Amino acid sequence: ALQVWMVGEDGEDLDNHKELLPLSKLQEIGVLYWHLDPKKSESEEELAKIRKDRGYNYMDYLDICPGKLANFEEKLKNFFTEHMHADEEIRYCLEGGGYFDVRDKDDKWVRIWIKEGDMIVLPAGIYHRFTLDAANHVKLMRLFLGEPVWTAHNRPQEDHPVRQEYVKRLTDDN
Ligand code: KMT
Ligand code: NI
Repeated sequence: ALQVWMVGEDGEDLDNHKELLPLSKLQEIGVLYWHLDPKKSESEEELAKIRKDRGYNYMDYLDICPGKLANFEEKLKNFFTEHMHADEEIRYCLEGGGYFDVRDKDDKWVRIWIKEGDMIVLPAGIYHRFTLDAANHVKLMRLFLGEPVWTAHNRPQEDHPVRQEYVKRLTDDN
């Protein structure tokens, strides 16, 4: 299963250890996740079902690793800058691993450790950031509903209608 714990502003473990949180922590803030068989990749039936159910017609791959990605350092810096999107961010980890940090209801960072076979959906409007784990490599499948838009809106975005809708949903669910 996914490992989830709190980290500090710089991504450091708090109190020098990680206390794992229940996955209901993710449900609370609208993050979805599945564990699939990465060896089957696209042919996987469960993946096909998720794509069909949620309308994820677009798909491509992203290899994040020092030698393979152009402007590696700059891209990593951007990934780790707190931002949101006007659409869901959908990622399926095929190799390696990484950390997605998402803000919880108290605006604290919750770290989600993604490894081979983990698929997550970050809701539109959630503040988040990404960094590699110690393996320093991740191969991700990126999915999208419709024509992909990867635009990152850096925090603050409190006037963005998608952000407002997300915040409203959080408070309504309470
Ligand atoms: C993004 O918007 O691409 C991110 O948040 C980074 C994670 S996927 C490399
Ligand atoms: Ni993002």
